[in-house]
Amino acid sequence: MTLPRDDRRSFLRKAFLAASAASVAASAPRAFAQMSAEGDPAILNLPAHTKGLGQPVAARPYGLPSKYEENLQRRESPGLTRVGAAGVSFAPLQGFFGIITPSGLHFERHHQGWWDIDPAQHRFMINGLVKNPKVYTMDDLMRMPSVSRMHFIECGANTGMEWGNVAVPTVQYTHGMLSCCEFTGVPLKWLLDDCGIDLKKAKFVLAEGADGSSMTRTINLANALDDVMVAYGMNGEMLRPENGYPLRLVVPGVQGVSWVKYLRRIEVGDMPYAAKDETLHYVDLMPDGQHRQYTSIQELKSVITSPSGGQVLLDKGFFNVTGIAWSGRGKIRKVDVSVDGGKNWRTARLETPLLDKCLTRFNIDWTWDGKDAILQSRATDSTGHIQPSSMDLRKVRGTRSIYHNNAVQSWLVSANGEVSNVQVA
Ligand SMILES: Nc1nc2c(c(=O)[nH]1)N[C@H]1C(S)=C(S)[C@@H](COP(=O)(O)O)O[C@H]1N2
Ligand SMILES: [Mo]
Repeated sequence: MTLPRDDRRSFLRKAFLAASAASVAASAPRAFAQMSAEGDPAILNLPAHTKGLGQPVAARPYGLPSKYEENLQRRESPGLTRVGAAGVSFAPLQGFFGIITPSGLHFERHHQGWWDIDPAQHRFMINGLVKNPKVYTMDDLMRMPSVSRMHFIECGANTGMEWGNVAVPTVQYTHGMLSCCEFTGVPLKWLLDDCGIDLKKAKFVLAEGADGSSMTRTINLANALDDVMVAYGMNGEMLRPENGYPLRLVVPGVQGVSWVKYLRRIEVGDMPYAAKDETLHYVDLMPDGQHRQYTSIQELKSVITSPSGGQVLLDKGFFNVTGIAWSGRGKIRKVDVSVDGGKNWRTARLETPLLDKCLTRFNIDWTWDGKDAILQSRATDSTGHIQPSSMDLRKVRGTRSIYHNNAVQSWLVSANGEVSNVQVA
């Protein structure tokens, strides 16, 4: 919790003082508030906003967060160098509630910078193994039947620094190439049907973006005919330019790189395309020196977002431990939480909705005794997979990968209250 240091949470700190002052049995109801009316000017005196006139409507035709929240921003990692317009900004997971990422705080990954493309000039083409290759305008796409679905998007390189045991300081930098939104668009299957896809020959599709990054990715036909979506909407409005306005591919459960932005073409083919971003990059170097290719699914993963690295607990006592879990293979079934580095586990409360290939929020009570503690979460998904420890993952994958690190994350709470990123044996 960025934490009780900001005003928003100071009520919690007072609650901790109350809890430690009163000698109550462990089973007694917890006292979350301790201030009485006497002596607190913040409740006794009427503030200016109770006595004056507020702002008129439409002072801001497009709403903005409170000025008191301006510290919550996407940030570039100090450890990563920006190359030209290519770069990454990480989402501030530590400050989010629930599962939906606010559009303005969605992480960004641009291989060659972002563009604000005129939708009237944008075209989307389907060609290859189809009877009728077609070019669609945005108007064509937006008058078609549409669907809206909530899904996470995670860059395959998310948590990549942990392979080398580089303990980046905060959850924003360890896990912040992750976002979750409601997307609206046309299922790719309906468009492929519209063009008369040759289902006897077709085995893969290639998705191509309109920016200068030559972003092309091979997608399995099984995915393409299942839940892949050609999307123009995100969280109830048009996509943001940084996230592919006016059109992007949504490939649920698959790593972010396949979610081609500024989508301009789908080619239907009969073999994988071996594009640069699936031969040079986005391959996993295994301990025996071979590369794994086309490892596109984002496997089961979870992380505690509060308390998390860089935060400070000001007092012992009660804390709500909260985090998120997700799986590219389906739904989250269970999340267990340990506060002793994995010796003992308790099952956390999962918040609804529990959706396919979507973030799930979990919460669990914790009373901190003021001693060193190691906080971990470990998810199980609907296929029965259990999230691996970092040591177990290394046994199979070695340490030379960049992508697809889905290991259990450990946060050390030191006796002074500081929370830091550690790896446990
Ligand atoms: N056209 C295009 N599509 C792209 C990229 C890009 O650079 N250009 N980056 C990819 C990568 S590596 C990721 S992780 C996601 C990031 O999506 P976001 O910027 O909306 O978070 O977009 C993917 N699609
Ligand atoms: Mo990515």
